[in-house]
Amino acid sequence: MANPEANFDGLVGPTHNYAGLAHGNVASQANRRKPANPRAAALQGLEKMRRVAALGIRQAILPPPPRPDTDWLRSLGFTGTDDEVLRRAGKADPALLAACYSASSMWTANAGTISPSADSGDGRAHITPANLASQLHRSLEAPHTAAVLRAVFPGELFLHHAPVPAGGRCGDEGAANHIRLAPSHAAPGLQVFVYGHEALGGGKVTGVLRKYAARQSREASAAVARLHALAPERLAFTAQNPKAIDAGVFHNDVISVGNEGVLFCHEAAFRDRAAALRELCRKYAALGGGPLQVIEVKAKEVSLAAAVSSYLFNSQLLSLPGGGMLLLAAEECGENARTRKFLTSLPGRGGVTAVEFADLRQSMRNGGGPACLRLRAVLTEVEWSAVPAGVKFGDTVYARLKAWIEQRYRDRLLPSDLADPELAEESRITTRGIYDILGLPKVLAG
Ligand code: SUG
Repeated sequence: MANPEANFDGLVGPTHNYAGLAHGNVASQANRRKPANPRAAALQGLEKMRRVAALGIRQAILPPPPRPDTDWLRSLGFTGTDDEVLRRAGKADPALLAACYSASSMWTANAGTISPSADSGDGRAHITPANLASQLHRSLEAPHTAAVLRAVFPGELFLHHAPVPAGGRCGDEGAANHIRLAPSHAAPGLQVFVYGHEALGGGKVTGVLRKYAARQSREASAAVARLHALAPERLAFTAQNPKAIDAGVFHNDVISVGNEGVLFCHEAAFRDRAAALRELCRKYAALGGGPLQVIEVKAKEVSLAAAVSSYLFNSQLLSLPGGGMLLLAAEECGENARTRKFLTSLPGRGGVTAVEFADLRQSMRNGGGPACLRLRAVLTEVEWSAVPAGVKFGDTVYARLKAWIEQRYRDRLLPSDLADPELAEESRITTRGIYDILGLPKVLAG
């Protein structure tokens, strides 16, 4: 049987820029106000999709939302024509203008959480869009993402839930804090929800955070697990290590990744490390497919700082159709002496058979690596057939998107350019063209 896992990558939108909006995200802060190249960003992402598809792995594309989001600015009290609304918002606070122009939906690991039908009590695939409440610019994404997910996963086979209510710091950042481990993708799996803080109990955190706030709440993770009708014995809630969050691990997928029976993580990933790994190994073994293979990297091999700057653990770990697993890492991992050395020794360990690198520099400068750019969905043949053909990656869609990006995307964008009144119309036209190429309803393109 073909690998039932599909990767849904976010196509980078035409307004990709470095506005330094993401708190706790070291790269986003460090590259603030530097020039971005939206054209290169979109082409780099597209190239990654092409490589994954060429491996014989199901690949699909999620479109960027229409930007700027002037409705959002209007809800904040800005009035007038679109031009006036944008100008007034920029004058009141450039961060508001940057937020309404943000292309952050490209990191579809944060679009939502998808539980395969094999895991859910009612035999349906469950989908919950993330509320992304912890960052203002990302909180705009949820309504549009929910509509796109409904269009991409239509019909009775899929059960769509509303984003979890976000009040009281109940942030949910989707699959970036969710690991599914299973003897094979198609078999029932263990779903691991990794959280950064507990919203109840007076906003109590899971450990002492000195620098940054955690984004994922235990309460939101628990709500998603309940909504998805997951069996308690195939469920784990694991706390992130506050030290890692303070070092820039704003999502768990910056410090660990799982695929089928393999967990690849840094020793600093989880609070209560030993107990957490014991629980995962025990619950995984109960699935009956043998022991969990844990590839745990020690700080003396790769420091926490090197893990964060290289995004080693944000690699995609992909089951190859002919057997074995490929670790698709960001090129930065090949440039850091420690991570390069570690990766040379990786093939042959825990089922990982090959390592390759992808150039995703434009996204990486905003803190998004290979795994951030994709939302995983394990789908049966029938479920995959229900996904509209237009969003499935293939030679034609690749060629059409590439040509459109080359024709329409700017090769230089600064946060100060967001004040350019022409950018809004330019971005809308470009985005409508993308929906047209993907065959998605025009109404979603704004
Ligand atoms: O939420 N960066 C994103 C990066 C998300 C990466 N996703 C995963 N780890 N799954 C974030 O921090 C930067 C936007 C800016 O600064 O303009 C940003 O939103």
